[in-house]
Amino acid sequence: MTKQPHAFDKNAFQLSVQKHLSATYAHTVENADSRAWYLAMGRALAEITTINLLETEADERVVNAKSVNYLSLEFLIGRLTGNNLINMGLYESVTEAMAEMGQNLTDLLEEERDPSLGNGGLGRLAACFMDSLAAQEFPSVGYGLHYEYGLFKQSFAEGRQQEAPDAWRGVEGYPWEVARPELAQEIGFYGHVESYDDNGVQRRRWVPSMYVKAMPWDVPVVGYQSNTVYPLRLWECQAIAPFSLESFNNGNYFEAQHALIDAGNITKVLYPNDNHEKGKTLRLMQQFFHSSASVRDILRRHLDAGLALADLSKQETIQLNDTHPTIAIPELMRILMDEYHLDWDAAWAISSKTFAYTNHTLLPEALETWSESLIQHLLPRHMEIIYEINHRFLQEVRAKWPGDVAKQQKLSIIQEGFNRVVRMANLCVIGSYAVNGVAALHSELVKRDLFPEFDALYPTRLHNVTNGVTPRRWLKFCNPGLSELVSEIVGNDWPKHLEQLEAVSQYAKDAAFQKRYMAVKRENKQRLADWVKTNLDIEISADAIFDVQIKRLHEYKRQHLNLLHILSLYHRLLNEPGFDMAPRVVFFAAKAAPGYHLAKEIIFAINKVAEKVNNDPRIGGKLKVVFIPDYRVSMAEMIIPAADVSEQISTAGKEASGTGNMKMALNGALTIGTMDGANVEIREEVGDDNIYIFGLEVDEVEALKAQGYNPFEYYHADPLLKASMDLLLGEEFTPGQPGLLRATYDSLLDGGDPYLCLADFASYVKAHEAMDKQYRDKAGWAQKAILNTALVGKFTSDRSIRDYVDNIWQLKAINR
Ligand code: 26Q
Repeated sequence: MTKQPHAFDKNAFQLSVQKHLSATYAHTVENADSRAWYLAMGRALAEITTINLLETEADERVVNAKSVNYLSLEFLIGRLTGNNLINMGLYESVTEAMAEMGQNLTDLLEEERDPSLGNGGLGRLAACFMDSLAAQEFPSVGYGLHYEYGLFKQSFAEGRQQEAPDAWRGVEGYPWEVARPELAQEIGFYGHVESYDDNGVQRRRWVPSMYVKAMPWDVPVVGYQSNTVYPLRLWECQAIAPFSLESFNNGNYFEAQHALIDAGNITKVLYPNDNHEKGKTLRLMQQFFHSSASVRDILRRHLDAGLALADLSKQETIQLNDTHPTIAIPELMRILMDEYHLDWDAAWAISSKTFAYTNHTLLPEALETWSESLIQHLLPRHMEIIYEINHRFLQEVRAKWPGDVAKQQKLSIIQEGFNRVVRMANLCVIGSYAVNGVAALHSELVKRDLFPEFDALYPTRLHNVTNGVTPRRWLKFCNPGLSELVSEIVGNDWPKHLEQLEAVSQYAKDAAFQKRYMAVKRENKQRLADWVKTNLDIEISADAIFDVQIKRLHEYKRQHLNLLHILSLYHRLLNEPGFDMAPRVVFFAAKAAPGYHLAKEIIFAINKVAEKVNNDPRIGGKLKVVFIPDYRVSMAEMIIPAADVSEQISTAGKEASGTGNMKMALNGALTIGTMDGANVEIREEVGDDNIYIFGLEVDEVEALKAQGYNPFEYYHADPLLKASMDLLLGEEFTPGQPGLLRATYDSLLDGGDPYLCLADFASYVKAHEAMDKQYRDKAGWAQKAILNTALVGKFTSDRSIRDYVDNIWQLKAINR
């Protein structure tokens, strides 16, 4: 059942736009540029969503229902205007309203800067989940940070990545957000803990030496075709004046140092690391600032609703997006005990039924730890509470495995040694009522390899919730051509019921439908080709295979395996008489963490190879390589609908899920991928004939590593591999400067090739040959592409959210 979209008064809306144009942004209709029009339109629309936000917030049914609080240091929301227009059901009406004022909506939407408040998959997942919570009207609040600068902007200088700050709000501010100063919180840091006597009861209290203000900004999360709007609440750090005056006046120089830290620093910038932890004080301050403000806001809502603290877990659940907000667990314990005077058992009974934790990685280097001394210094009372949680937990461990010291050492929250550290994942598992991985395979590995003892201790705690993506942004909004085509067949409800796409499979062999489907794909490819010509001055043909790998740059994702394949094609085109291939454009888009040296070298190598290949007359334009700079959500929205081939080639066991794989399959790309993450489930859905699986599986990877992997063996045994790699050694791609691309080459040989690129190379090349052959059979290819769109309904984030609701959160939808 589709609900009435918002009652829309075009006249009133146009007047509101004009009012904002002049009164808010100081432009006249005559002199306003596109940016001013976009801002004014954004403000006019945000008026509507802000009213709906307040109405939802005040709705008794929502107030009295259980809510999920999604705590995440990242929400990679992307541009909001187009997406919100879709969800509000106003896309056509506003197109018309703006056209009457001489404005083209599509052009105005291009004025919006992406709010890039996340690194990659984990942050984007949080944004898709907020969309699906609102679409299905499950009461929810997203809690994040209001970074002044989002993920850095990327450009290339002579092929090398350059970073620049991303001032996403511009000088005028972001039209979609609204400050909620009445909900501000004060957050403490540093200081000491003292004991005191409270009418015969001994209590502890934390006396921080520095306070900052947490100012919330609400971004509206608009439910699809409903008036429900939930907040994405982003905390901004501001100074409180006078600032730690006491310690300053006391002449306590050391304490006053802290006061000298500009409070604004805490939320100044998003940490650009992805799947890698790097424990800096400021990052821990961000985490605590976020956790404390969010927990306090949750308690405020709970108590304002007139409910008892003891009932917190009946009313609120707190989902931790990876370990980044773990400190919320001891913070809730501290508030319950030190501020509300509950005893340990009462506080733990509440806390341990309130938190749930999602694990997004098995990579050892990504598992968060913090030095005990840092936590002790910054958050002394929290360190005490962590010790007490650990003490009680280790009693359980001893009861379960008497005398097994190794078990205690392995499971302890504290890792002993010269530099003692706190293991955040252990704290999360112990302090949560549910823990989940993000794809079936990943969740199995969480159980088998990461937390087997926890699974034995708490046999019902570990779950799987396979990730998903919102079909509103990732099909309806970004691919209007395909959306219209599928609507013709299945009607208009598929954005809310993605499983309905399955009916499209009946048309997979229908020649007329194949033609129309591939015509949409071609239009999307042409749009991307035009963008590439205009912005990068590279000529590409929309008839070529568009082979796409778009994701953060990381060795485990193996962009360098893709590069080896490109080198092998180049080598064969030049040296193998009779070698033929369908014309192909390989697209990359990827940011490297600024401190990740090898990742940056791989970007450099790809750019240098691209430069040569794209301009080599000998290969007759058969092969092009395009590295699209500054990958971000809005760029994904253009690339994904144009993809023929989706590269999902991580070493088996390393990619927890992937979500780009789902987006591209939904938009009709065929996956070439390993048996990793959600690829496994995509294969189950689309069938073996409609996906290209290659490479070692998890057990084979482990066996090979155990037996002692030697990349040189593969290098010397496979002439094509050797020839491809050797191209990196000379000056083929760096004229006059031989050896400039050595870093990538060396990592694969002397470096030991930790992610087994060489072991999977031959099988990868074979899979690509099969795809290439298939692409020349136009009808066969179209059939497979159509089946991909039709059969991936499972991967709507609406289903992921229902899994969380049914198996973990236990919420009820409030249909307003
Ligand atoms: C940690 C410490 C200090 C600074 C930064 C970080 C940090 C930040 C981001 C660590 C990890 C991340 C992001 C991880 C991530 O995006 N993981 C991806 O999550 C997706 C959603 O579940 C999965 O689909 C991907 O497989 C997984 O890699």
